[in-house]
Amino acid sequence: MSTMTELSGGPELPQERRLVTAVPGPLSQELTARKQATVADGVGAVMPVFARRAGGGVLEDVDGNSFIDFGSGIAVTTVGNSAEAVVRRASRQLADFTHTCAMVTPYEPYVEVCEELARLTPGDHAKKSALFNSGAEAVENAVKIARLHTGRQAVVVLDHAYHGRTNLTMALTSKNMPYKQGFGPFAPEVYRVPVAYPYRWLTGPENCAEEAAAQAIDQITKQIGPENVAAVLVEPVLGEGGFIEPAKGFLPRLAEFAAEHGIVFVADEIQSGFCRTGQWFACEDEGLVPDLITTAKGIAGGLPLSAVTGRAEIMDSAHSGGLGGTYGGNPVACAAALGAIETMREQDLPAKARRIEEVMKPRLEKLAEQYDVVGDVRGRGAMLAIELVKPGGKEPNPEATAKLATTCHQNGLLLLTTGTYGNVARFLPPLVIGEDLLVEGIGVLEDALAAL
Ligand code: PLZ
Repeated sequence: MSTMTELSGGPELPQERRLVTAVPGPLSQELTARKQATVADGVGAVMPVFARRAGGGVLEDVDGNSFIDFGSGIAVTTVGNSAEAVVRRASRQLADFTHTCAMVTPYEPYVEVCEELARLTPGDHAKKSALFNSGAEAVENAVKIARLHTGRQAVVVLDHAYHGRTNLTMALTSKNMPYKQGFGPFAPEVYRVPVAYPYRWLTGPENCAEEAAAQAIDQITKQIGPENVAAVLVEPVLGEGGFIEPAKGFLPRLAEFAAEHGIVFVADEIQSGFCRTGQWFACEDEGLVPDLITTAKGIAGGLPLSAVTGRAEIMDSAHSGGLGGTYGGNPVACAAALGAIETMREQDLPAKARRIEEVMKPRLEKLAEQYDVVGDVRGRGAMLAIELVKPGGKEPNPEATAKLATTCHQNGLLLLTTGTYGNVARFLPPLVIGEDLLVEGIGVLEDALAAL
């Protein structure tokens, strides 16, 4: 214990699964009681253990338990917690200055992040960016910019979409409970169209892309009028909706329709971006070049930063002073982002994500063969999932999914669930996770599934 307490987090943390108490342990339980007394009930906890340190592929709790991390704080610590370059750059920035407000006195790290975004995002057209704090804020701003650029109001979103918890992004989000229930009224001029969800497409997966695109386009044409649409907003792989990979061809068809009608095509890569799916951005899989792209989460190794990046002429539609916020592009968060991007490049994290898929997906597919409860296996890179159903059909099985997650937690694996029906177990390990630990984590999952 003594060497353990001397260590801080980051990649030097012992890379092992270790259970020394029940989960949650006594210290976590004590903290949970304090949390219940002063933290609003609306702020839930997936796994009620309190974090003490984290790094590489593990998260250690206050009781000394060490969990294999298959969540990355919801797809954020792609480079691992307290990654060396993130700590080095952010610490230096912390000592130099913490805040000036980019709208008052600009600073170089902000510009450097925008330069990196221009280089890294799809397309070789002239690009500009604006920086914000959260994913929801980036999405809000993408909509503001698209509306200014087009002079139109309507925004088209997909079934099963998730875009945030602010008023506009709640409206853009598909699922009611827990995100929207009782929080209305919601922002107007938001229209939802079908998404090509192969596993649940009624006529089967074969014509799913074509049929879904035709329905979406028909609805836009008949119900809104394309001349009224400012933006079509999509997640290239839908995150909170259940790690749905739209059938190939669906997104390119929508993008083409948008281009034909002067509609801004926006890709929300907040969860799927920054190496997660095995490419820098999930859009690249089908050669999509969005007009605007929103990023957050993985961009800054755990510090709050988000961005809207896109065609310079669209980004420049906003008048000077029209975009901003007190903290947007905070210098420490920008320095952290530069450290995260440095790590992604130097350690070739897109390749690491592809390797995670190579190791993990065959094991998941085997589980689908073995157990009726596993209805579908999907995802790319280190954004993988299984969808759980009632044996013999496709009825969603959220009870089994919740039980699976709890069993994993009790056995030292931090596992997250997702999905409109709450029946998807998702796997989002940090891309720097060691292969031994990854394989051990899959073992815990296999045992938990066997125990169901
Ligand atoms: N767009 C695609 O995945 C955040 C939400 C967790 P913020 N997803 C995790 C929760 O329950 O609140 C997300 C996303 C996509 C936007 C967002 C919103 O990003 O940084 O949480 O605002």
